[in-house]
Amino acid sequence: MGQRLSPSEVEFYHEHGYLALPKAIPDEDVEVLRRETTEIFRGKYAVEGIVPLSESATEDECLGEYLCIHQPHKLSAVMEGFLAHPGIVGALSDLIGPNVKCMQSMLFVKPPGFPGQAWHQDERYIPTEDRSLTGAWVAIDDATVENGCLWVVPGSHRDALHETGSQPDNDEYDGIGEIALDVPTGRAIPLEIEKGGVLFFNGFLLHESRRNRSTRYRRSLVNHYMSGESRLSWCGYDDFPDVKIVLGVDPHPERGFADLSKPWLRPAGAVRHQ
Ligand SMILES: O=C(O)CCC(=O)C(=O)O
Repeated sequence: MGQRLSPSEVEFYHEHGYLALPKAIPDEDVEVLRRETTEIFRGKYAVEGIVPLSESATEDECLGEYLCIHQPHKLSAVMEGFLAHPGIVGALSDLIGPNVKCMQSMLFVKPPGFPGQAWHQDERYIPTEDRSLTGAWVAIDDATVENGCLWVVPGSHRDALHETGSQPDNDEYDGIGEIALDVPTGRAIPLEIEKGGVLFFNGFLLHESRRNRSTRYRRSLVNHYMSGESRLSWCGYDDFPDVKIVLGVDPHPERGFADLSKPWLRPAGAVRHQ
């Protein structure tokens, strides 16, 4: 089942809404993730918007134009395998319960100069019936303030959903979509983490990321999970049927499965090279 959490780690998560597990993913597995990321953006799989490049193209040539691809596990057996990585699912069993399903993966490249994501709560966009939504953010590179790590407001997972508005004119974000309002930004902290570390965060936790102002990538794989028992009203479905059980069993096989999600590129917004 993988690495389990101590009672004090579980307590920390419930108190603050997040938990950092350094070195949860062994170096060799991070290397596999890094190489497959390059292959995805080299065009190994057909994805609208990815321009295929030859095998001789460098990592920079493959990655430099892309912010993020959603649902890479639908393309790549490597990414699908990472949904149930032992460094992730052991912790999920302690945070969510014995039956866990995944509905979304996102693979960020975030090259130098690329913008971050404005303050939000994931449950606003991926609403679970039992409030069990949990993100697992896997650092493929060291994530720092300089290259645009995640920021959170500790304890904000106890808030209700915040109202949202259009993004302000702000140099940090992609300018696309909404921002959560009334965020107590004075309480925000950066979650710097070395490659191979995993950040778990509650679906109600306020979080953002800022522009990558370094000369390095900020690659990360972010998977979103919830309890197998709960319904998910998402994408127009009363109970979204394109989920993968990553731990335990499917308590509701009668609800069925449908292959619906297609990988798509997240628009980069305004890129500003220094
Ligand atoms: O990694 C990022 O920059 C943003 C990730 C995020 O907002 C999320 O996983 O919900």
